Amino acid sequence: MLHKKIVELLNIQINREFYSSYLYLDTSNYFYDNSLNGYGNWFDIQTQEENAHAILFVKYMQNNGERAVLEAIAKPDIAYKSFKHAIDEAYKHELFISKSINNIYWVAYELRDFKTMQFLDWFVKEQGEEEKNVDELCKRFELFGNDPRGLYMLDSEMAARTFTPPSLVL
Ligand code: OFO
Repeated sequence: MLHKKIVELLNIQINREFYSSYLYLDTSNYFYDNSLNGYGNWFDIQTQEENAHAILFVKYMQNNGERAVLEAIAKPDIAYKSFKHAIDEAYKHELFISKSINNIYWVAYELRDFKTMQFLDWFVKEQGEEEKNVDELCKRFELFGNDPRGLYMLDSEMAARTFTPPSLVL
C-alpha cells in the first residue's frame, strides 16, 4: 500500500512525464519544420524516453496495487522564437521535472517510504543526466550554432542519437 499523498504525487508525475513527451514532440516538429532533422531526431528520442518514464511510474503504481489516474495532457504552446530558444526551454523544463521528482523523494523520505525512495533513485540519477545533456546542447549551440557550417555539423551529430529503453527493472 502506498500513502495517499505519494499516490497523488505519482499521478501528477505521470501527467508531467506524458506532458514532457508531448512537449518534446512539439519541439521535434519545430526542428523538422525548419529542416534541422538532426535536432528533430534528438527531440524525437527524448519524446520516446519521456513516454517510457511515464509508463514506469504507471507500472510502479500497478505493482503496488494502485491504478494510475490518467488526466488530460496540456497543449504544448511555446512559440519558439529561435533554435536556441527551443533548446533553452527544454533545459528549463528538465529543471522543473527534477524539482518535481525531488519533491516526491522528499515526501517519501518524510513518510519513511523506502520502497518509493528506492524506485525514485533511478529517476534522480536520470534527471541529473538529462540536465547535463540539455545543458550541453545549449552550450554547444552557443559555441557553434550561429555559424551555418557549425550548425550543420551539430545537426549531423544530433541525427546519430538512438533510443535505448530505460534500464530500470521494476
Ligand atoms: Fe522524464 O526525464 Fe526528463 O523530463
